[in-house]
Amino acid sequence: MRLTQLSMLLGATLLGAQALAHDFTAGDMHIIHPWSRALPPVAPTGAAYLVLENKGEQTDRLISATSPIARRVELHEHIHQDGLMKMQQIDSVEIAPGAEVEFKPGGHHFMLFDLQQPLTDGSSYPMTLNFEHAGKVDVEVKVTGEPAAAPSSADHDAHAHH
Ligand SMILES: [Cu+2]
Repeated sequence: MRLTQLSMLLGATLLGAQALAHDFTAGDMHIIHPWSRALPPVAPTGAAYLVLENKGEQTDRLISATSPIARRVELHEHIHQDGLMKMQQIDSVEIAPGAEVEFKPGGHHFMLFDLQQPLTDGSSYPMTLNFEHAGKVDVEVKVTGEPAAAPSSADHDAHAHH
């Protein structure tokens, strides 16, 4: 009886932590805290970040992503070239067994083109990730933070040169 109560309590605590952490699981793929930085309403492009954790025993690959709020979503990475930080599109992102791949500002990110709605602080939007093995996974991306000033945003600067 006591054990049952304890495990129920533990279960409730874990559920609470998960709700805070805002994560998603599909097969062996664990998707942690998808988020976007809030942008001024006029911003034509935005970026999304998250952490992918492969809990399985085979390599999986993120192939693409889509979102109803963007006409096109691309996978991007930042590279250093001739002393400059640039970003470029990549075909896929490999997640080795046991590995954790973090998408973050200045690193891998999802680029959302032709935003159909503004990324306002406190809002969220759906995005679908397409994995080679885990398949299609729907996640919710949370928008946080004050709008970044468009001209000083590294993402936007780099995109002006695309
Ligand atoms: Cu980009």
